[in-house]
Amino acid sequence: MTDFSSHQPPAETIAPRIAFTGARAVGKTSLIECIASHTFRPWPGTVGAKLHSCRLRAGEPGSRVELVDVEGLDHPTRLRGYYRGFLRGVAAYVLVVDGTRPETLRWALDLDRLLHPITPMAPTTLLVNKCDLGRAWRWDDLEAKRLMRRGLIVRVTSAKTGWGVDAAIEELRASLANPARVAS
Ligand SMILES: Nc1nc2c(ncn2[C@@H]2O[C@H](COP(=O)(O)OP(=O)(O)OP(=O)(O)O)[C@@H](O)[C@H]2O)c(=O)[nH]1
Ligand SMILES: [Mg+2]
Repeated sequence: MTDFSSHQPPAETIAPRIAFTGARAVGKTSLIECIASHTFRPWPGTVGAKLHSCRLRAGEPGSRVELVDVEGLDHPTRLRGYYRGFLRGVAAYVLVVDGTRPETLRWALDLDRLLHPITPMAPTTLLVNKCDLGRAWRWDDLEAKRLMRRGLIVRVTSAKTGWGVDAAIEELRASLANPARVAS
């Protein structure tokens, strides 16, 4: 009898794809560059989407992920068709909010409502980014508790200092082993 066990693709080739979404200028590209290369510098606004393949530093040594950097949009009517294209094959997604601009949370939640039915089993983490901007910080912890009761994982990050970034992405990657999400 043929032994197919030797035909399994090496775990190395199965890199989960994680999409970063959110309003314009919340820090999606900066977070991805922080994860992929630990650098922080000004990036041009993203046009369309860009795929980054990288190894994570936290968690299982050398685990690989593909990070999809999606252009922030500010026109909801374009969203559905736009994101459908980019989210094909996505295993998990990140909703990014700018903690100095609370209005970007509404945008992230609109996206979540749109994306959740398309990828119902995809674990989701909401990152409240730019926590290094202490005096401009406007994030309300009560809001985080409310969102977490709805089943969203909420983590505070800074793409500039790296605070919370590696841990949040490793937590999301690890949750792919157990993707059931609490209904929102
Ligand atoms: N202080 C601080 N600035 C940040 C942080 N993350 C991003 N920025 C700045 O915020 C601005 C937007 O960052 P981007 O990473 O380009 O944001 P984006 O969400 O990819 O933007 P689009 O591609 O236009 O949708 C830039 O000026 C970044 O330098 C952060 O954690 N702290
Ligand atoms: Mg960008």
